[in-house]
Amino acid sequence: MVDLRSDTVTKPSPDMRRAMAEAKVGDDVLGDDPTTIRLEETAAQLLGKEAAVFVPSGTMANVLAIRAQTHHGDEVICDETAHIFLFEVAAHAAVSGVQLRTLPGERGRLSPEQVDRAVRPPNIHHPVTRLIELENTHNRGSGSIYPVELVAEIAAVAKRHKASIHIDGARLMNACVALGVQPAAYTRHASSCTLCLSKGLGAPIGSVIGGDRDFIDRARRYRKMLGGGMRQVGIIAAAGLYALEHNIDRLAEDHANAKRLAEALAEMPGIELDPSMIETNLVIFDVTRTGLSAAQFSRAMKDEGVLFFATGPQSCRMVTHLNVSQQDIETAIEAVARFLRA
Ligand code: TLP
Repeated sequence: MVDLRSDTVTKPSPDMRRAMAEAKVGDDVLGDDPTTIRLEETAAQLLGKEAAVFVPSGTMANVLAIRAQTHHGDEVICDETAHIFLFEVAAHAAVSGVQLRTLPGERGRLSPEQVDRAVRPPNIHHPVTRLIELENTHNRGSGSIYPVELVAEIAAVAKRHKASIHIDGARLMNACVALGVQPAAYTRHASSCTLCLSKGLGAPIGSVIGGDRDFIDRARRYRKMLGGGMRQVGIIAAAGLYALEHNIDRLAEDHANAKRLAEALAEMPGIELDPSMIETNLVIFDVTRTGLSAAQFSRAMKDEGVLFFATGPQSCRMVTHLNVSQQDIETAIEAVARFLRA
């Protein structure tokens, strides 16, 4: 099976497992797990922030970041296909009591003008627009990257309206590797930023949130409140440290594989896809002209040894990652071509 369902399916390598087995541990709720402390310091430095906190998942990272920066009744602006809106079980309404205001971005990317128009002017009838959420790279935008300058412009609009920027950086390092920039190029414009260790970076579990120390202290309290305080979690933090030390630069291989995959798919009858749009490791394409629904197409391809998800009635997503080799990509391409020919 070539597993292109998600970069969340990556498995820890033998070396990563060794690092986990040998990790020094303490009680992280009591603040003395040395490996977690090292991971948080390393992540804070990478993100160019004062502090960071390790959390179990990307979803919890977004939940805590929003909880720790908003009041009940506030509004948070995001793209209409943002992960926080589509796939986080309405956590931000349930946990933070905020209203998400969704805007139609361009492949997930908002424009400064859109944000400017959407922020609520002070009025007794209005919620306070507290946060602008930017997802970088953008999942439903097929891994689209926010240009650094665009983030700077949106941040300038936000600042004018006394709002802050939160970056869902589940795949931030994909953007940074693709553009050849450091995370701080983005995070200097944001009061908070998440980073997933368990997607392209290949750790089995975990995300981090970066921000200033007061914010991180508040996020840590909310993590405890929601049951996310973990004890000898150094065995997991060790995998995250290993991921940050070894698996960032190699994301370029995933991007090259995604490009090759997209170029080959675009040539196939019935598949619609513009390969020049593929900037990182997510390849979303339309299957309408195959005469099959996306669900039928992905089910049929499972029997041919290629796993991927339908992301809509007519669209499918294939994701490249560190457990998919160049050869696997060729195998997947051949299998899809064979199936469509038949
Ligand atoms: N995305 C997963 C699914 O939930 C859809 C995937 O397969 O792509 N932010 C972004 C942009 C994400 O894509 C995801 C996961 C998350 C946050 C949540 O991360 P986890 O799964 O660790 O809670």
